[in-house]
Amino acid sequence: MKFFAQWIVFVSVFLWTQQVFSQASNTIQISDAYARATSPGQVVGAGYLTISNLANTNDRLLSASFTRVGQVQIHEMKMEGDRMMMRELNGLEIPAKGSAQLKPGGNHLMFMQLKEPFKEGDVLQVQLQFEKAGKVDIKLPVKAMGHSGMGHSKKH
Ligand SMILES: [Cu+2]
Repeated sequence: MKFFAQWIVFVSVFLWTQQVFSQASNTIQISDAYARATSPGQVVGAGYLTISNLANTNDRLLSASFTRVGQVQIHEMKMEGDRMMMRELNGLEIPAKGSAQLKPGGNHLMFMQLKEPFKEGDVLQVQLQFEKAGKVDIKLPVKAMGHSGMGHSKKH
C-alpha cells in the first residue's frame, strides 16, 4: 500500500513537471512556415510563417535566432510613396486567440549575413523567442525562389 501511494506521488509530480515544461509551445502554433532559397553570394534571405496564439492573453514575438546566419531580424514591408521599403520591427504582437501572418510583401523574418546559401530541400531550424510562451523551435523548409520574388537582394 505504501508503495502504491509513493507511485501516485511520483506520477503526479511527473505529470506536473511535464505540463510546466511543455507550456512553452502549448499556446503558440506555427503553420505555413518556409524560407526562400538564396543564390550563391546572396547575403540575406527571408522566412515566412503564420503564428497563432491560443492563449487568452496577447503575446509578442521578441526575436529569432538561427545558427546559419549572423542575425535574424523581424521586418515589415510597406509602400512609402512609390517605393517598397523594409524596416526592422521591435517585436511583433500576436493577439490573444488570434494570429500574425508573415508573408511575401508583408512582415517577414529577415536572415542577415548568411554563412552559406539556403538550398531548396534544406530545413532551417530556427528558434523564436516569445514574451510569454518563451522559446519555440520551428522548422522552415526551403522553397525555390518563385517569379514573385521580392527585391530583397540589394536593399540591405
Ligand atoms: Cu527584410
